[in-house]
Amino acid sequence: MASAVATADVAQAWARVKGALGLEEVNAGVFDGTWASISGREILPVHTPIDGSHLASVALATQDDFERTVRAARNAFARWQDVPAPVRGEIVREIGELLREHKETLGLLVSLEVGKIVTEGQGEIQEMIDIANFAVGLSRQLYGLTIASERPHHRLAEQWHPLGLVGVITAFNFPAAVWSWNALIAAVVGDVVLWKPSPRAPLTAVAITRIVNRVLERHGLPPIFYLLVDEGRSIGERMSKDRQIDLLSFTGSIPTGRKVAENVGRRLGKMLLELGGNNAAIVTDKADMEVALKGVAFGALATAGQRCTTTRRLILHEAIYDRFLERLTTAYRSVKIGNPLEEGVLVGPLISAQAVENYRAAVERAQREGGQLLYGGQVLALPGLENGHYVQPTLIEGAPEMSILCEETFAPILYVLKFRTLEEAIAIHNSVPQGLSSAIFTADLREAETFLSHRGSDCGLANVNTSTAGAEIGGAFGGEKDTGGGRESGSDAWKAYARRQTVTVNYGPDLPLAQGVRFDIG
Ligand code: UN1
Repeated sequence: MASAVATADVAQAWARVKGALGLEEVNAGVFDGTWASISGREILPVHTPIDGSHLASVALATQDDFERTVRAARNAFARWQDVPAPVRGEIVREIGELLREHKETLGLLVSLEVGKIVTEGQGEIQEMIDIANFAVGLSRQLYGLTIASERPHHRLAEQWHPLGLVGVITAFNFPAAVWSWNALIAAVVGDVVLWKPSPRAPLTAVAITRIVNRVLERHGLPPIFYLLVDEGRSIGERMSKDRQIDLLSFTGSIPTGRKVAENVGRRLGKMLLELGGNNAAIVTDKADMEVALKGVAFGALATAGQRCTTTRRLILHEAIYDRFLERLTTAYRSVKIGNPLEEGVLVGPLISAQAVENYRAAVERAQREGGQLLYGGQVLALPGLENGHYVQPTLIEGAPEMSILCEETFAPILYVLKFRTLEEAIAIHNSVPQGLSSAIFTADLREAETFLSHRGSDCGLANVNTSTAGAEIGGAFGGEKDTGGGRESGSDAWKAYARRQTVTVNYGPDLPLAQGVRFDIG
């Protein structure tokens, strides 16, 4: 799937990306229909977590930009909602094609900006292409129901209208895909989108915003994808408080999500929250060991443990406990950590020095709470990459009562727990506040189905014999409890971006009332 990248040299890779995507030394981070001038603006320098080198800078948005951009977006909505949905789908189809054309360089930009290994950076753009394909099909399938009316000569139906302006706040870890889950679905539904990306990945946002709006321009339509890059919280906060944002889709931490929810809730607005995960994999004594090993390793190590879907807890049956851990430790030992552009590397850097500090603090606290360090635990200074943010993937033997097990640390730390009965495993599994993804590895039908039953996993995503991470776009993505309850991406998640209207039509000569109510006048 991933095309080979010619060079693992950061400067060379950046030169290639910069040229191919038309990025500059300083890029405007405000798109209100046109790209705002950079002069007089605060500048955000972007450093790659690979070796700390400076890639480029982005000129930041201010509060003043907000009103103007929202006004432009709402004007665009006035036109876009009139474009028939299948025609909107055609536009999204062309967007998908453009993304395909730029897949390699966009994917490489993701790798440079957030430190993903090449295949994962490429995979992220593939995820955008996949959701574009899904959205194209959806543009002809925005179905409403027809409902049997209790009254003669009446038609009862349900239809879905465009919602308006969708605000999308994304995190650094999926700086491209998560925007597209929201934006491309919203687009076929008839909405326009205002994006506030993570300040850790603004170049990806700038490059994507340029590419996707090109298609609208080609069709003589106003842009529908708007962008405001800021460093702190002010634009995001504004989005959460402003009634002009008809839906706010927020991906990020639980504490920030809580604030967003308070602000949106106060104005009785719509929101879609995709907050932290604290995902566990249960491996039973009936599991196919090879499949389980691969699934756990991918879940715990992919994106250096910085996915919402990362496996953070491993719940092992006592009969296979030692054997599985031995194999897993051997696998951990062989995993290549380093420059994510280099072939064969599986674990790249963490996003920032702060993330390394959080890792260090978590390893320390876990041990203070009684956890046994089984493998890793060290911050790494790799030759030539001393200014990057590398850590050793870590295995810590834990006990269910450790309070750190209830928290999500965005780092490759896997806590290992032992169980005897499946009931006990499921209780441990469900004992955390978050509820995003989950997995069981077993070849036993009863165990698998119990895990999937209402008494099993309490998460939004439940997997059998595959990793907690790496969901396909076709399903609805999101989680329960403190994860926030939102659903994005596939299935019928599109309904969150639409306004539902229940329609009653009386085509008869009388006015029969529902529930048999009589109201005779004259
Ligand atoms: C996220 O971490 O916010 O399921 C999204 C996965 C990816 C998406 C993760 N497809 O791991």
